[in-house]
Amino acid sequence: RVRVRGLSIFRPIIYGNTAVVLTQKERDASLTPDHTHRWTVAVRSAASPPDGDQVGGADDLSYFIKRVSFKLHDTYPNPSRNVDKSPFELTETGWGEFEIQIRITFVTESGEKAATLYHHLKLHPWTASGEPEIPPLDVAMKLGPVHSWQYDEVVFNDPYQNFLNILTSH
Ligand code: SLL
Repeated sequence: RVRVRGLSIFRPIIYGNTAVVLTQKERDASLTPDHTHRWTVAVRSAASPPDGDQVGGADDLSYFIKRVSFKLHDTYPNPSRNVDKSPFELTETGWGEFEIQIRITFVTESGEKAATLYHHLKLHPWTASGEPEIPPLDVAMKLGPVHSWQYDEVVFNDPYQNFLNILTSH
């Protein structure tokens, strides 16, 4: 277990969510008819191509990430959701925005502590005025999917030599 002292290496990621309004048909067929949106929260590679391969491709972060835990609002059953393989994403339905805690556990070889990020789940489109008003669902549906993503860099300082090898061979 040899550390490479003085070296920093980072991996660029994006994290956030997309959301769409459910159709009336989908809501009628649902066990939770009060839910208005379907959303996906994810941690992805910032180096991924738009339609990148999810498994084994540029967006597969499993060479350095072992688990991503998404901690949802307490109104959800089993609010702590673990994703143990790529793609590190979770799809749910709901009616409200809330803060999602995203806990990233790295592969054992890294010797790194878990990292925690926070993302405000965004369901409602931004308005031109910047006012936090929520448009009616039929208006929101016409506006199309909502996207809210942030760029970040996971930095590893003084990485173990074998972990550095893993990082640089991908
Ligand atoms: C709000 N502070 O009041 C937020 C809470 C909670 C969202 C939003 C589904 C829950 C369920 C859901 O969308 N919860 O299915 O019970 O806006």
